Amino acid sequence: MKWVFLVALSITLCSAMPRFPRIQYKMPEQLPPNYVQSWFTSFVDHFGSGIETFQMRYFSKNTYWTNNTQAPGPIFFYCGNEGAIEMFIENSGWIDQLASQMGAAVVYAEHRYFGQSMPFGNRSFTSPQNLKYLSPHQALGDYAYLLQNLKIMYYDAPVIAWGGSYGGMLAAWFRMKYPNLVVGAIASSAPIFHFMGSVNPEEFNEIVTNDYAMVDTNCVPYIKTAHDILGVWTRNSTLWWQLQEIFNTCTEVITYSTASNIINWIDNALTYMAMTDYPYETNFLEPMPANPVNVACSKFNNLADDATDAEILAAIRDAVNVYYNSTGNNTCNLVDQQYDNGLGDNGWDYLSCSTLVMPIGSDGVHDMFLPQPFSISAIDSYCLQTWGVAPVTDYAKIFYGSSTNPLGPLRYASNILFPNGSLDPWQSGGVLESIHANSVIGFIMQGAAHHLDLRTPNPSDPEDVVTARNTEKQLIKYWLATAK
Ligand SMILES: *[C@@H]1O[C@H](CO)[C@@H](O)[C@H](O)[C@H]1NC(C)=O
Ligand SMILES: *[C@@H]1O[C@H](CO)[C@@H](O)[C@H](O)[C@H]1NC(C)=O
Ligand SMILES: *[C@@H]1O[C@H](CO)[C@@H](O)[C@H](O)[C@H]1NC(C)=O
Ligand SMILES: *[C@@H]1O[C@H](CO)[C@@H](O)[C@H](O)[C@H]1NC(C)=O
Ligand SMILES: *[C@@H]1O[C@H](CO)[C@@H](O)[C@H](O)[C@H]1NC(C)=O
Ligand SMILES: CC(=O)N[C@H]1CO[C@H](CO)[C@@H](O)[C@@H]1O
Repeated sequence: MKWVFLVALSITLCSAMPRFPRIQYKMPEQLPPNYVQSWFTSFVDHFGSGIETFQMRYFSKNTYWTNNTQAPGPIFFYCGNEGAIEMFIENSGWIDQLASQMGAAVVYAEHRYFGQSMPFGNRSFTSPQNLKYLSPHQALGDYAYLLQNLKIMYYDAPVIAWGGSYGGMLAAWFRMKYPNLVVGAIASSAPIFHFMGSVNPEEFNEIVTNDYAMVDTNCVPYIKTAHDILGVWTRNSTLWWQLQEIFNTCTEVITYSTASNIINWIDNALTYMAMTDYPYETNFLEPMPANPVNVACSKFNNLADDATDAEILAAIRDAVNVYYNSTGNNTCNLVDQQYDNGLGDNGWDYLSCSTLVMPIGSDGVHDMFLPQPFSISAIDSYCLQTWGVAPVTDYAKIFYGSSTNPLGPLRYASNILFPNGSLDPWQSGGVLESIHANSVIGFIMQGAAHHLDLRTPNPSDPEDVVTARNTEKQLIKYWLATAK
């Protein structure tokens, strides 16, 4: 009996908060023109004596490239992150534009175990034995071998690494570990310090909360009240039928698990809207209006001072439906199925259980969520049950440098730019200050969400994002000039 209780408790803790919220892109129907798909034979294990290989996928575009043996144009190399690589090509239009201005070749490499780059085909996820080659250092090994090979065709052209989010972490780490191959890196919204010992796990949710607080002073108090009500209602089974009615759930609310999933479903949407609070309409897994956080907060405007609990819950339902149901097509709410969809969820789950444990929690005081402290033991038991692995919490610190003195390790780095969005919760683990002028530079883009700078320039972009893109261009020119 006691054992059953413990298991139930740990599952609740783990599923209650997305452990590493990320943008869930959807597969584009069509790529921007002239991206050609190719395959590269890479080693499954770059650090052992094995000779086993697999086919990794990449896309390249040569139409802008200055094809000159003496002064070849640079290579813009995007370090693929957690998903099929087409999704990042589609959502990084700025890289393509800048390549056209600078005569650069563009290469997008797909991260192993994502998209079609599967080291063991459809058996890649079937055993811990096959999964153990899924790690940032093995992925960087793929990128290094691929680049070494491509450089022959491009007359040893200088390389700029690019990436957003986890891709930005890879771009920064790629420059740190392989300065022989990479001249500089643009690491956009890259939370390279979001690890145990160097981040306050609650800061992420404080930033999410601030994004809502900035819109309207009533917004956060209502969201907080809605959480308090839900905290009570989900634990009182006589109220579940009412939850089912208000939230129009696809499954009946007859278990505590479904009832509490309503809270997860809400928090998931609140977090993603903050991360992708872009100033124009977007279309990731679901289409969203411009400035979704503002639209969500507006749903509380019509509440009377004496609004009932049920009315407040209906308002928060409408607020999160800005994320889930902006088409208006949903007939019911899939509160039990928030994490399926998105290609590559398995690979991401494994990474966040092994080398990339990024702590996130909430205290319910400085943020608008229910208190849910980060718990490494809950993660441990989830990861052991799900993947048969124990998290390596010191990985980033040991491999790349990530410490309580976060600026420490970067003293030894050079030529990395870290743009951060002021609205992006991931700035909690980002590099927000410059370490050396023109060399290791961090800054905040006011009014920008998660790696907005990488997206195709848009007339609604905040001024800081326009400035950031200019800085990227000038720095790349400077790095290329000084690399000669
Ligand atoms: C560069 O030009 C040479 C000679 O015209 C051609 O053979 C080669 O394919 C070109 N390379 C690329 C990457 O376009
Ligand atoms: C993997 O693919 C092969 C060949 O297409 C198929 O025969 C096999 O059943 C698949 N295995 C799994 C575990 O899906
Ligand atoms: C559960 O809710 C019902 C209906 O509002 C209420 O009468 C009852 O006291 C609540 N039970 C608990 C344990 O709070
Ligand atoms: C989705 O939006 C439409 C239009 O506003 C609404 O009629 C429908 O009830 C919503 N679906 C759910 C599940 O809330
Ligand atoms: C949603 O409904 C609109 C028309 O109301 C339709 O054009 C669109 O294809 C629908 N979207 C989905 C994802 O079903
Ligand atoms: C160089 C720079 O822009 N630094 C800013 C980075 O972001 C922090 C937090 O918003 C600011 O305090 C810094 O001034």
